[in-house]
Amino acid sequence: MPLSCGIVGLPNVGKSTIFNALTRSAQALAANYPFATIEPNVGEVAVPDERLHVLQALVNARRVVPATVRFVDIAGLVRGASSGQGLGNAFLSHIRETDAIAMVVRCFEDSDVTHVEEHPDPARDVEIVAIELALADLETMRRHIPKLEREVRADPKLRPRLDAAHAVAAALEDGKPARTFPAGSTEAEAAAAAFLLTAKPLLYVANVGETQIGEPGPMVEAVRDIARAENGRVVMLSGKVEAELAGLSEEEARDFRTELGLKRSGLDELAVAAYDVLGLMTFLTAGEKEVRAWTIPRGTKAPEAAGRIHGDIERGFIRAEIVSYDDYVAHRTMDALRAAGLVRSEGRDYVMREGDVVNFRFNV
Ligand SMILES: Nc1nc2c(ncn2[C@@H]2O[C@H](COP(=O)(O)OP(=O)(O)OP(=O)(O)O)[C@@H](O)[C@H]2O)c(=O)[nH]1
Ligand SMILES: [Mg+2]
Repeated sequence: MPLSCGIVGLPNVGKSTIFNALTRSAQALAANYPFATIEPNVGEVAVPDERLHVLQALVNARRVVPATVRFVDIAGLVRGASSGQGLGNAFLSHIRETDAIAMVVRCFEDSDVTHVEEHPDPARDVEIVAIELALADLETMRRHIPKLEREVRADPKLRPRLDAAHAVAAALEDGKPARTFPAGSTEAEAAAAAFLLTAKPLLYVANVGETQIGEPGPMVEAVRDIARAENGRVVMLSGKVEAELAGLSEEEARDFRTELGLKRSGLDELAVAAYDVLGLMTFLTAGEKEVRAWTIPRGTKAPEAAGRIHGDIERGFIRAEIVSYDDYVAHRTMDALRAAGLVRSEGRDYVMREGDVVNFRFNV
């Protein structure tokens, strides 16, 4: 299953508009009233990757199969969502299942589109959402801790887990998201074990007006400031423009983007950023049948990477023949690559690198 990214934010900030554009589908209902999205909407999005087409031309492959990220569009949340306001709880259970969160922040002015707090104010709007997520997590920890206490009574060796859970709860009470604990710490592990929302990687999407694409303005700056303080990422796009672009042919879209002064598709940028905050990387396979991108977490070793393709390849793993993408493009054929000594033979302990073009050798 591909990794997934939940789209969250206040009502009417453009989540469904962006989701619709992303999935080029009319599944999600974009409408000018709060809670247009009642059921979660799930869409799978290709991660654009130029390398696939370059390799396709080199090996004459019949098709290209890109990596994908799954997006889940969720109903907007309001103040008090964590205690059941609006569609609170329903919304929260849907993002519990996702691997990362994209928070859409409204940075467009439009008096025709109602804002639940009267006017967009990115700093305040982000805070409302962040607080609701933290409160929901605090509630989760309050239910989780008594369970841990029982476990510690049965097995005192589990004490550190309980201590970590208390530390996480204390941080949440201070309004600190669980992701502020360093990766690998007992606190981070406790947060992940409880499926905390604020433990998930977060990415901000500044949804700007059609006219603001060239000059983002103070609202986008405010989102950037927040992200900077957290070492986070911001993708700036206009949901409305992206939705229009999504309905055009590739050629028309290119012309329209040039007209708008958009260098690349905001949606492509979002898919790439989501892939990135999820801590993922890509390795490639290139054959006549297909050129394909495979998704693995950074740090994955060769046999496990092979397992993404097929369990049998992982079980029968002998070695991986690897060429870096850049070498492939420079030398163009496997024969030339072999002659130049650029085909590496790697074993079980090899840690995969971004852009490795791989051929796995395995026993059946
Ligand atoms: N002017 C302008 N309007 C936008 C933009 N993006 C979205 N809208 C409008 O804002 C309204 C709400 O958009 P949705 O995408 O349904 O918002 P949502 O965040 O999914 O809302 P809920 O599902 O109710 O939480 C619609 O009327 C959109 O057309 C934008 O970039 N500019
Ligand atoms: Mg919606």
